Formats: sequence, C-alpha cells, structure tokens
Amino acid sequence: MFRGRAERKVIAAGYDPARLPPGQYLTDKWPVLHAGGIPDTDLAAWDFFVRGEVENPISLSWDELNRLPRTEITEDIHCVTRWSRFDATFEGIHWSALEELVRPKQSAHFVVAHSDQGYTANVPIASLRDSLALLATHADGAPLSPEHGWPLRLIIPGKYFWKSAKWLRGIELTSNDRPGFWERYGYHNEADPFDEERYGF
Ligand SMILES: Nc1nc2c(c(=O)[nH]1)N[C@H]1C(S)=C(S)[C@@H](COP(=O)(O)O)O[C@H]1N2
Ligand SMILES: [Mo]
Repeated sequence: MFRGRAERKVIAAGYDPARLPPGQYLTDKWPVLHAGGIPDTDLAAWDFFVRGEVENPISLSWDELNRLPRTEITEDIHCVTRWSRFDATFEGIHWSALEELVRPKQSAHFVVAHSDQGYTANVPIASLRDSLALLATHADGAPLSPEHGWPLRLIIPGKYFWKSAKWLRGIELTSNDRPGFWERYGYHNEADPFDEERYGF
C-alpha cells in the first residue's frame, strides 16, 4: 500500500497513522503562529471575564482564577498550516469549574473566546465542555511561554489549532454562532482536521 512521507514518519515514530489527519505532517517542535504581536501582560492588572448568556457574569483576577481546581490533559494538536504535534500536555483550569460559578442559561449554545488585541475564536459550547478542553496556564510541565499564550490560553480538542485562542481574556456565551477572527476571513467554521475543514463552510 502506498504511504506518503508524512505517514511513513508517523509509523517510524511508532504511532498509529490514523492519528495523523489528512494533509498534515508530524513535528516534534512546537511552531509559533499568530496574527499581530505578543501582548505585554501585567498579571496585577490582568483579569478574566465570563459573560453573555449566563446567570452570573464574573470577572476574576489572576489569583482568583488560579485558586480554581486544576487538571492536566494530553492530546494531539493540528495546525491548519499542516503541522501536527502528538501528545502535547497542558495544565490549567477546566471550564466546568467556571460553569459552576456563572451558571449558563438554557440559551447558551455557542462560545466566543476573547483574547488580548481583539483576536476571537468561536466554538459550540460542547467543545468547551469536552473533557480535553482546557484554559491552560502550563504546557509540557512549564508555564506557557509568552509566544504560546502566557498567561492563559484556550485548548479546544478535535479542531484546528486556530480555535485555541492564546492570551485568553474572557469567554462569552452566545445563543447564536458568531464567527471569530479567522472564521470571518473564510476559515471553516467547524475546523475538524480529520474532515479537512480548512477553508469555507
Ligand atoms: N490570540 C491569538 N490566539 C491565537 C492566534 C492569534 O493570532 N491570536 N492564532 C491561532 C493560530 S492560527 C494557531 S495555529 C495557534 C498557534 O498556537 P502556537 O503558536 O502556540 O502554536 O494559535 C491560535 N491562537
Ligand atoms: Mo493556525
């Protein structure tokens, strides 16, 4: 059976080739990708909001956020620019801890993640509730580096990595789906790497 170069590398590395989505190659590195600059964050002035379709909107300081229960996940990440990285580990706060505080309304069906400098990304609320989703403060055992989203980034499983907003400052729950930064530029709304939902609806 014919195997492409990317797939041969996955096999050589001892992974099941089915883990690599079509059109992706495996890398051990963690490339840096974003539009615009890296924000200059002062943790003392930093806050995190949850608003929109919730009974109890909140704003938390960095210390308050970090008092919430913590959890660790391991998962594969896939960038639409075709690199994939397997078994990335992240540590942080799961949405369920925040959901208890804000109590989403019945009308909360979608999420807009808001980052510093205006970047946004949209997902269905089920993606945020997924056990592999995370508001991550750490990656691979260390605090996030500034270029990878320090102090806080979103991790959204099963979707191209542009949905995983870096420098996350808040979560807005919405009743209707609202396209985010890249989605407005024509990236696919669903972004499933195994269906190659790269561009267009
Ligand atoms: N705030 C913000 N988050 C962002 C982006 C961005 O431009 N701004 N780019 C996205 C894209 S396109 C990708 S592929 C990933 C890259 O994350 P990394 O640099 O940690 O690999 O971040 C996503 N999150
Ligand atoms: Mo990306």
